[in-house]
Amino acid sequence: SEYNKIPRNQASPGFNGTYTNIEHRGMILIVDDDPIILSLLESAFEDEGYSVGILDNPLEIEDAIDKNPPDIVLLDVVMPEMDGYEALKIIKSKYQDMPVVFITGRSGIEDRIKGLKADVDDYIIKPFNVEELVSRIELILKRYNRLKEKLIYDQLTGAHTRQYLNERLEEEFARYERGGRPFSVAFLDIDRFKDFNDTYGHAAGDYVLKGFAEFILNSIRKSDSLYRYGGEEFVLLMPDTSEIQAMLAVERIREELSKKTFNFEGHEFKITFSAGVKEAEREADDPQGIIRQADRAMYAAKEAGRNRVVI
Ligand code: GH3
Ligand code: MG
Ligand code: MG
Ligand code: MG
Repeated sequence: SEYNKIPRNQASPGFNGTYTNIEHRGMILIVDDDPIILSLLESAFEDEGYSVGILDNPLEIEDAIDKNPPDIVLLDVVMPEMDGYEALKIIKSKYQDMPVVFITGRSGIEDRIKGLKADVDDYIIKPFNVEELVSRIELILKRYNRLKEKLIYDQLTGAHTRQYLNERLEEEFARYERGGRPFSVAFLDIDRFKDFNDTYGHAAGDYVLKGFAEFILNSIRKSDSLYRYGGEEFVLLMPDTSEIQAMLAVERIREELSKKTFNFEGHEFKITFSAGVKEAEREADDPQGIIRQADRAMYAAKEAGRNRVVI
């Protein structure tokens, strides 16, 4: 298959934070001082379509994860440079939600209980059956992905969550401060939506909210992303976009939306929104400040009569 043509990573110091097999089902970082375990697990997971990083020195874990965060870490317990519990602490101090599994020869009951009480997702004893181990890891990843999806996507509208916006904003802002291209945010608030609910009911309101998000998702660039900030409030994050470009894009969406009719249970509805647009300013801003300013501009749009975009 495709990924087998890519040369496999050697055990560190060769590991450089990049993984083989980019079209992957997930990234797995394996940390063990035993090169036989490393290559056994590496090929087992690569054969299943995962991309795999291997590391024989736990002192390099933090660096490796920072460079390219994996979806799960398989961690040996007994290693000469640093034991697995120490390594676990380092991972969790920075990546609280990253799944970690111990794989260890320490099979005594006390060790097993100690392991399960640590913040790990499984405690697997060597020697292990490779197929069973792969299945256990797949189960953990499946559960974790389900959870992640709930944290990242708003269940009603399919837009991203506010929590995820905070994460993405931090990243976008950090990238920008390092000298990256400017980005803009737009704060969108549906006009008179309380009246809409009061008149047509919450089911119609929910339907329109969903349709609104869908409409916007279909109108934006692939690199743009939409977040549900609150009830009928949405934020658009537009990387590599100046304030003027962002304003024009949102203005275009506003015009197109005004032509759209929503149909629900035999009724036809039209909705409008007001928006504020703001470009990030290096040094003058912080991630939350950009949102506050876009929100303020949105309020100015409301004051000026709604159904408009203000910068
Ligand atoms: P404005 O033009 O000033 O924004 O007026 P508005 O009525 O849209 O603003 P306000 O913030 O007073 O009300 C927002 C309303 O949005 C309140 C609530 O009825 C509605 N809303 C918020 N979340 C939901 C939701 O999940 N489903 C439905 N159906 N309605 C929601
Ligand atoms: Mg070991
Ligand atoms: Mg509102
Ligand atoms: Mg509103």
